Formats: sequence, structure tokens, C-alpha cells
Amino acid sequence: MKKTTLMMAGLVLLSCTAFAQKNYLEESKADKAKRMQWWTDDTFGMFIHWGLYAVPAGEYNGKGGGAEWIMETHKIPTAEYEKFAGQFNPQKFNAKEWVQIAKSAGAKYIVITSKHHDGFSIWDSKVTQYDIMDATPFKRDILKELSEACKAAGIQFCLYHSIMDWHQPDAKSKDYKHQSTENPDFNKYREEYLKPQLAELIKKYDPAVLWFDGEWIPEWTEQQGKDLYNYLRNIKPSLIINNRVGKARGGMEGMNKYENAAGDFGTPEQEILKGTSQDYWESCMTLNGNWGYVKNDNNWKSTQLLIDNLVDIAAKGGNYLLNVGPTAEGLIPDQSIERLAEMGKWLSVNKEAIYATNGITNYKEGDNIKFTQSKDGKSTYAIFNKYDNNELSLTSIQPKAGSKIYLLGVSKPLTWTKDGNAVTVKLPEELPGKYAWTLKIQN
Ligand code: FHN
Repeated sequence: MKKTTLMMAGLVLLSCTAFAQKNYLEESKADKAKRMQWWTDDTFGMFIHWGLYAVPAGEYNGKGGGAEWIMETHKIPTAEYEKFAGQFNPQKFNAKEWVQIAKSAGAKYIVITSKHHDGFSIWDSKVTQYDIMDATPFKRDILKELSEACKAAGIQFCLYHSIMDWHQPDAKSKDYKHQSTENPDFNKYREEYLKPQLAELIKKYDPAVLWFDGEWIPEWTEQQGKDLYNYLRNIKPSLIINNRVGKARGGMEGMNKYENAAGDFGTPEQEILKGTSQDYWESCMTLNGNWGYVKNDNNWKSTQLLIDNLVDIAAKGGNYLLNVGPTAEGLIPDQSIERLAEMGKWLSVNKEAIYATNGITNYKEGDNIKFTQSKDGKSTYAIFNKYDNNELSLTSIQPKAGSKIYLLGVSKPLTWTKDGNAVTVKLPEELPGKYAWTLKIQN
């Protein structure tokens, strides 16, 4: 067949494909709500930052700092950083164990870094040799093992992917000087590297969410984000994509600065929205001070704070994405496992007030009582972490005469009285568990 005929055939195919492209930026609110339903119901996910940076573990040439940013923090030349690949051999990695840790925490989805800013691919990529199969002695497809373990356990498998890439020469950003590339071609990086890798990830591992990051580089624009959003949704229409696919988020507060931005949900980082929002949103946070593993970081958050955060976020109608940073051996730190297990124990009693609930505008009373509502509107949940003399007084909930009030984890209804606006609930002598408790109030 002559070249010209082949070219023509290719162009026809391309134009047909282009013709079939749907514009998902015009999706209706109702269709979006249906697509987001599992995500809003699930409420709580486990973030995993894992890659070559676990090898130095926050220290380079005797100096601390950096974690997953260690290549930039210490201005490590690419050839030097690539040597970590030869040391990455996480023989203790067990995908089923990681999924079980998430499940016992009560997390319903996992988001793992397929590629962080350092550009290393922790899956078997046909697009590059800078990946787990070709560059490390480990030679196992981490994402294949983890996605299969998630599927078997009924946990949604999701991927974090960095737009910024310090390894790919054409991805060189004027703000990060790693590559000595003259005249980098960012369009070439996007079209011949970033997009093919993303298509490969969707086709091989079927992620439910793509969690973008590293979008702040000047080379990336909102229009590229919108195009990428549509490109990906046309490969997998049900895919959920965060707002860091574009440029709309306002810094760490994470919510869009303008309307009709690319992406499905806002991404507050290390913070929680001050109030409720009409938009979908998810707060991502670390368990200690770093995302990637840092051997000397013992600044662990208390379980009380973690549960208070989960309750506050659920009451405001958001999701909570809590991070673990596994070691270069493939182990999630014990301090992370302990806290996550405590959260799971608490959720086993109080899950009805957290999963598949709606946040409400008057989401709190004082600092120690937060409210969520069942989706059918029949029940309000008052989640409290302090009480006195075995009583709890509320003024913002006005149960009707004869309404039943239960404490989750206790079968017998509680006695309650009303004096004007003040409702006083008599609590049992012994309350189940610790950290916080939930009243279920019939509306
Ligand atoms: O630079 C990244 C950072 O390493 C980490 O991945 C967080 C968590 O999402 N996001 C960026 C910082 O905002």
C-alpha cells in the first residue's frame, strides 16, 4: 500500500475518532451526581506516596529534608537520582496486606502515586524504561498487584499522577532546573509521554479516580487541563478527576477560583474547609509531617485529631484522604497502621453517621458536636467528643415529641427531655469505645 494511502487511512481514522469525542465539560449536574455517588458515599480514602524517594527516606549526603521532594530539595542531578532505582527492591511489599490495612481503617478507596514529580513510573510502562520493570531489581508491577488486591477486596483503586516531571527532558519547567534540556518541547511531553502513559494506566489498571498534581508549573494551562479531562473521560466515561488537572485551585485551600473549571472535585491539602460547600471536595492530609517516607519523622498526629478531622469533614460534606508513606522495603510504618486501625474500630461503631450521609449547613453546635444527616432525611446524627455528667444538651436539633434517640453501638433508646429549645439526652453509664460518640435522632 502506498504511503499516501496509508496516511489517508490514518487521517480518516483520526477524524472519525475525533468526531466521536464527547465534550464531558458539558455534563449535566444530575449526570455528574450519579457518577460521583460512590465517591461521596465512600467519604474516606487512603493515600499512598511511594516511589524511589523512599530509598533516601528524607536524607541525602547526610543532610535532612525533602521526602518525595528530595531530588529538588537537594538539587540532585538526574543521573545521581536515577541510582536510587537500582536500590529500590521492596521485597516486603504485599499488596493484600496494604489493602487489608486500608480496609481495617474503614477506608473505601486507595489513591497511590503512579508517578510523582520525580518522573519514576511504579508500573510496567511501555512508554518508558524509567519504570519498576526496567530500572529496578524488583521487576514486579506494583500497580498490577495493588489494583488486583483492591478489586478482590471491594476497595476502589485510584491513581495520583504528577503533570510536572523532573525526569522527562521535554517536561523541563523553567521553574525547576533539573534537566539541562535546551529548548524543551512541552507539547511533545504532553502528547507523546503524559497522555500515552495515562491511557496506558486506564487500560491496564482501570482506576476509578485520577488524582492530578504538579499542575502549578507555568507550562501547564487550564485549557490543557480541560483538553486532558475530556481526553481521559472519552477513554473512561465514569472516571472521576480532581481539579488539579487544570489550574483552577487556589493554593492549598484547594477549591476552584473560577466557574466551569476542569476537574470534578476540590482538593484542600493539609487543611479542612472552614464551612460547607456546594462543590465536591476532599481534604488530603499526612499522618505525620511528610507524604513520602522520612525515617526520622515521628511527628505523628493523634488518633483523636484524626477522628475529629474525619467527623468535621463528613459534617461539612467532604471526603478525607489520609496518607501513608511506605518504606523502601515495602512496609507501611507501624505508627500509621496503629492510628488507621483505631479509626477503623471507631468507624465500625459509628460508620452510619459517616458513610453515605449528607453534610448540613448548620453542621455544628459549639466545638464538640458535629451533625450529619442520613440521605433519606429521616435521621440526624449528632457526633460529640465531649460530654458532662452523662448528659448531652443540644439546642440546634428539635426532635418531635415521641421521636426516638439512640446512641450508636447501644440498642436501647435513650431518655431525653426538652425545655424550651434545650434538648437534654441522658447518656448510658458506659459509652462504647472512645474518641467520639454518635446520637441518632429521628427527625
Ligand atoms: O508537591 C506535592 C507533594 O509532594 C504531595 O504529593 C502533595 C499531596 O498531594 N501535593 C503536592 C504539594 O501540594
